Amino acid sequence: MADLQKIADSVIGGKAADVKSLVTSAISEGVPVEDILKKGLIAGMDVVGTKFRANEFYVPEVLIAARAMHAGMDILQPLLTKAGIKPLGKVAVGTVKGDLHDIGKNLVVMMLKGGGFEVMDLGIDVPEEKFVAAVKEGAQVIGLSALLTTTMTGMKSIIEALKVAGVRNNVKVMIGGAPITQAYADEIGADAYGEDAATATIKAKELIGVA
Ligand code: B1M
Repeated sequence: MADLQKIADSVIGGKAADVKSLVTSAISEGVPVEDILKKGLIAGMDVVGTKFRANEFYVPEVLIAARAMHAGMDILQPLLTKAGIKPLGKVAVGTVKGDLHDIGKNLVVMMLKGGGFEVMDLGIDVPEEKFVAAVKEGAQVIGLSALLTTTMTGMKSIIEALKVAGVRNNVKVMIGGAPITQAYADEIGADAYGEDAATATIKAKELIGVA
């Protein structure tokens, strides 16, 4: 029988080729795709997140692990869709208007995907209207990233734009980035502050009640 722990270990070790072959063998052995996803790929990324928060892993290790997780997801995705297995929820993430920093935002996107979310990556320099549109397209959480003290103020404008569009009550807003603090999140009326990419995944689960 396929060893799901080996899949998780290969994700943690960033071994994309091993993840690919282990996932392929698990499928051919008839292991349910949901088990491969949850007990293999997601379990591995959970450990990566824990190590990242404990400063045992740094950005390069997380990126390599996420790449390995994606190698497995590429094989699993069509089967998950066919089996009708739904993601935990839908999150739209972007770096706010005027801000071109995307390394942290990309990490957040990868960890959310690794945590089982469907993620709309809105990119960088994202205007308010795009966040509003994402909510209308079903995003339950929007994630705002900012790295500049000059652009972080745009987060408040996005929350205002959600109110003006009449969708603020349909969505949770999570913010993060180097200059962001819990105090700032409270000040602008965001629902959560993600200190790092791993915490962002935990908070997103809490926000939509799947923690
Ligand atoms: Co820029 N830059 N930069 N830069 N840059 C900083 C942010 C800066 C602190 C450097 C400095 O002066 N010491 C400074 C900001 C100062 C300030 O505002 N107080 C700065 C500046 C001034 C600028 C320019 C204005 C420089 C210039 O042109 N004069 C310019 C602005 C361009 C623009 O955005 N309009 C600029 C440009 C650039 C580059 C393009 C060269 C490049 C970005 C490349 C890219 O992203 N593709 C760059 C870089 C790389 C940096 C530093 C060196 C590194 C940022 C980074 O990627 N960190 C940065 C200095 C520093 O931080 N040491 C700096 C790694 C990343 C993993 O961390 O993004 O914090 P971070 O993400 C973390 C958490 O914050 C959190 O999770 C991530 C992982 O744990 N997180 C979230 C992030 N988003 C989240 C969202 C969440 C939850 C958690 O929920 C949704």
